[in-house]
Amino acid sequence: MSLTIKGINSPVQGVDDSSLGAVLEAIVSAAKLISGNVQSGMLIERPDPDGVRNIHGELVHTLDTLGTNTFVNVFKDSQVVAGLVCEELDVETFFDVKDISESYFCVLDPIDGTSNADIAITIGSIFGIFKGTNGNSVLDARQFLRPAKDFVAAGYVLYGSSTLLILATPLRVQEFTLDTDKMEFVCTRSDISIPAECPYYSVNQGYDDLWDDKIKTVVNSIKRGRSLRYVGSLVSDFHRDLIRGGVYLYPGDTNNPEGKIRLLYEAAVMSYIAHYAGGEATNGYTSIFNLQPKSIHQRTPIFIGNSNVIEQIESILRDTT
Ligand code: P6P
Repeated sequence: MSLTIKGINSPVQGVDDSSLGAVLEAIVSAAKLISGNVQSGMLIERPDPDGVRNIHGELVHTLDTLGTNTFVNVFKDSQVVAGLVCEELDVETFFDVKDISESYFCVLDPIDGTSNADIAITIGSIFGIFKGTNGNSVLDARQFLRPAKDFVAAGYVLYGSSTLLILATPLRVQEFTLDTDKMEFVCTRSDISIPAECPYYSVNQGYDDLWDDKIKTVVNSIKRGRSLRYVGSLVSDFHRDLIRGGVYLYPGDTNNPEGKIRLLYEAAVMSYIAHYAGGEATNGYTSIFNLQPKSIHQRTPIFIGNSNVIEQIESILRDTT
């Protein structure tokens, strides 16, 4: 079970559907274009404090717009992506396809961590891919309101000291690194599992006075014997956890009871990757992998990474004593 994907130098394991291959080729194409834009940094990034804000009230950076437009164009041209939910687009977007029954519906954070874009800190693109219309002939949000376990593939692109594509399917989680001389991705980790060790934890300690007592207990418990790493972009912190072991926490707090991380195109994608890499993701009480979304931009608390630590966290949060 493997397929040659244009832009990747060897057949990709775990993919055998040529129409899914067309979606992945679109993502690879977008990743290469965005990687070039990211490397330009402040040469193109013009943060404007009084600029446009998205539905979440977050400032829309140049790279957010470039990233969104790049993915919209490659998905539209693919003729197999019928719909897109994107962090930077208020509502669902639909495209003409050859055969709606053989089409795909994607969820996307085009640039995660944009506030790092003009200070040369690693950012990324996060994507999840559903197949088919979910039994609904009317194109609306229902094609997207599906749990992570329904993805046929999901992953992220990391724009850092190197450009990486992480691709998860039920068969395995793979890493591809962009060879910038040949402008093609090369498989650099063929079957990723989160290590048993958990040397790191990631959380914004600046919010600790907004956390309830149980969250404070969780953080004080899991920090023991671990190093704090917090980059300010989920894709960066999660990638370190995927490769080195670790946990990333973004709990709810008194200002944002549901936290900040969006379920559909951030937490669900990472939970899918974690699941197939032997890790876990929870909202504190239930697996995010099985969580049914209610709206396309809904947020969720997230605790993700090494399974044994996630189980420890859930145990603390469930303790009623
Ligand atoms: P805070 C980026 O905006 C993001 O969604 C994640 O990538 C990142 O981990 C988090 O928000 C940072 O949020 O509130 O700690 O600045």
